[in-house]
Amino acid sequence: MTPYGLRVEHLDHPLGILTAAPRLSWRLPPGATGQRAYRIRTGNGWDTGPVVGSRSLLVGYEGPALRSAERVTWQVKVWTDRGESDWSAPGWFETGLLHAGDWRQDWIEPGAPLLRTAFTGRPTRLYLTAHGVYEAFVNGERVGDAELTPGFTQYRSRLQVQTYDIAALVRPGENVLAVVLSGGWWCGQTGALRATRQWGTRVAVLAQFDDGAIGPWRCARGHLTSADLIAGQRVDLTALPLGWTAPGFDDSGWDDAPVARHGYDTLVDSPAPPVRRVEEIVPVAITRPRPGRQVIDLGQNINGWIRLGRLGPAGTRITLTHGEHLDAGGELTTGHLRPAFPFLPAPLPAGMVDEVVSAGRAGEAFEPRHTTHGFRYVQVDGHPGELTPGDVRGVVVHTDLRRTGWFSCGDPRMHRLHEAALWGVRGNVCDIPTDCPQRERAGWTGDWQLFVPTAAFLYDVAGFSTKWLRDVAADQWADGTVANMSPCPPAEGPASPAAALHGSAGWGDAVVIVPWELYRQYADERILAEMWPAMVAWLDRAERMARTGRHPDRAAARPVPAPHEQYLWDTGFHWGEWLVPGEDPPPFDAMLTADHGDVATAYLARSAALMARIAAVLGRDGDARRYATLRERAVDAWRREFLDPRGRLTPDTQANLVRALAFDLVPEELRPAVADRLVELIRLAGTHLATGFLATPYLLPVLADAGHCDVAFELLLRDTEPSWLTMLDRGATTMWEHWNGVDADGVAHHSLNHYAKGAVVSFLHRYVAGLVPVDPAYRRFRVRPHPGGGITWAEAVHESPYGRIKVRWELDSEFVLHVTVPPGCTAEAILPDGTTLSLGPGSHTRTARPR
Ligand code: RAM
Repeated sequence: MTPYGLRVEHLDHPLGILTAAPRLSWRLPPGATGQRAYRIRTGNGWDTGPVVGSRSLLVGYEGPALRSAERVTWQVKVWTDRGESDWSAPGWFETGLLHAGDWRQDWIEPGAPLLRTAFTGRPTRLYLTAHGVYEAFVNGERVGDAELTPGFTQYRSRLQVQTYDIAALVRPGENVLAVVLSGGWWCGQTGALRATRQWGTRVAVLAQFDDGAIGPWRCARGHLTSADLIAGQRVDLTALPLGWTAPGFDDSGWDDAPVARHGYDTLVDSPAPPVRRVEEIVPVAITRPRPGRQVIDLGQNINGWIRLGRLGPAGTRITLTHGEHLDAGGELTTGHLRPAFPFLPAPLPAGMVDEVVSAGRAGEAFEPRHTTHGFRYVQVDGHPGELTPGDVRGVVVHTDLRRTGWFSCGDPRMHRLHEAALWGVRGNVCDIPTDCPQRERAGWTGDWQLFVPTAAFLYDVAGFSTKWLRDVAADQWADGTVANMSPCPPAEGPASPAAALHGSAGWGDAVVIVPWELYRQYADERILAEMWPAMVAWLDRAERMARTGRHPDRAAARPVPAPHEQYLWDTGFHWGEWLVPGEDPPPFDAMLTADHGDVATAYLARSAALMARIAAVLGRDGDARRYATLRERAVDAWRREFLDPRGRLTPDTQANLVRALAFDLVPEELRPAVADRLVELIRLAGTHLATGFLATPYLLPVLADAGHCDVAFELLLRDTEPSWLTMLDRGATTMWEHWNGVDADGVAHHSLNHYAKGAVVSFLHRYVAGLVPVDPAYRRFRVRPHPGGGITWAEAVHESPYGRIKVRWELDSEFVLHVTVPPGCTAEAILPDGTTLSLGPGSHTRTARPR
């Protein structure tokens, strides 16, 4: 009976961390009710002695100052209602190279993608990073299992280093380190505009062992003809230098790889798990729409690539075009994925084309690892044989997040919806939260802001989001503007033609909302403190814009500004509700000048409210008061401008009504009227939603909270456009960007893998199953099932930081509820008949009369 599940920061494998005071977490022994005290001891001589308190998450290390490459083991014991535990099994963490001065090797900047060098000694650690994307081998064996390393960050100030344990790969005698290097995000196409050379014009690699010397590097062009994350990868296997990654290869014909001075000041660790090849999929069909062409159907829209095992005789040139949709003739269509901009003469190419030239060798396979694609279908041209599913695997590639949430229920359609939302996440966590995996693949702030509460139920996204928030902070402009996406390529930055499009309400608010969600889900206070200056700068900017500017239309209609306009944020560029069903985005000029004062002021109030709570957590009492006041003033401005005394809103739209309820913008007494009007508008639309990007995640929750759960279920189960089930009925395996992503005629529009609309599954977790976090990390949670929609049972399981929570209910002649509460936690369960129960750690079953 000892504490278990020891973790360091938010990592399962804390190798190479650069944090000076890593935080330690553990779980209480099974069966224990709560912790009264703990004691930590480390292998380097730190011993806390008994520390009274219940804290078992993210306890900061306060032992001797850490040295570079130091491995620290640690153990913990706890005192609970069961008395004093034994010491836990040891956990560990290991630091990387903490100081720029620890780096003794030079950067190598080759003119070709293949690099090799001999090394001596018996190193056990390899520290590695690159400008570009690297893949490394020691003595012919791949180093580690991370993909697309060193990952995507705001390289201007942050470049991740990976630390590898290579002890098992090194042998006596000659050893070889080999690297395949491609442009990646550093030199290749990136962002909405697909600009190239955003951080540099040349690839480079930096490698250092913990022990031993690295010889001169040699480089060659080899078989990697070209590689680009968006365009695709081309490989000519007839030019593969056989055995080049292993010792004994003769590289005398290769070129010397020059040294470069890039310095070490931007090198950082990653707080997130790496991208990996997480799963392989066997195709469900291979069709032949015309001679010489085959179309592979994975049956699932994924992020990643395929591995092709049969490449035909030497010299065969095979082209693989990836896409998400087939036309009526069974041919791949990618036109809907071509980015179009008013300032470009023509849409950009869809990309995602790989090519391989076979060398005709036995066992030869093609698997690109220097590109990714968002796809379900692959069009294969030029293959002389008839491919079978055995020749192909879909390789699912994404950040290897730890799964923490599951949902199931009696309605198979909800199961499919949940799967599609889950695959939407899996398709869009490729080191950064991408909006979509096929088109711009950018870390859009609005998308993650809306989805992070849902994501955090399904996966541990703490480290992943922390990594991204550091880029959001790095990308923030001096005036507080938060960039549309992070990492933001310079071609879309403050000095670019796209500059006018940054700083939108609902997008930039990610800088406040995401850290707050990480605090709520993981009890991580440090991320609040770390992001505090960025949040303050964002709110200062909004406040300043509200105070100093007026929208021209308002100024024309009301020449003398009303006092409340000081807090009405109606200037600057905003995306607004965005992608309302049936509405096309306005022309570019209109978009730039539109008045989105309703949305922006609502978000100003919302973020100010969160800031007040964040300030309180951080012990900044003065700031807490200041932001509470700001919130009140913004709410007041919003009411004076957009709410009439009867509770009518301007604009009288579903989205505005949803926001009013979700962000607590209307006085308590008007809430029922606002909710009734929302229902009325839904009915007027034939019981359909009319929300776009920002309001959709809140739609079903506000209906349920206002006593209209039946309407929420009707929308959830609606199967005519616009609705979630329409997507599934039209074949979606991931959520679409637009409600009509595939229209009634079967024509595709825009991205078919945009995770944001999948936030609806939070309704399944929090309302249908009824599991709601109350205190950080679910230390206190509520269980309040909402049976409805003909659903007869539901189950949600969440692996919270304190342990596994399980909620299950069944509805028959009786309502039966089962709840499992982890050690150290308490739950309040509210049964459908209104009975409220307080539940402590352990498993409980309660029965009630159905309502
Ligand atoms: C699109 C992106 C993203 C959205 C922005 C406003 O191009 O795909 O989802 O946040 O527009």
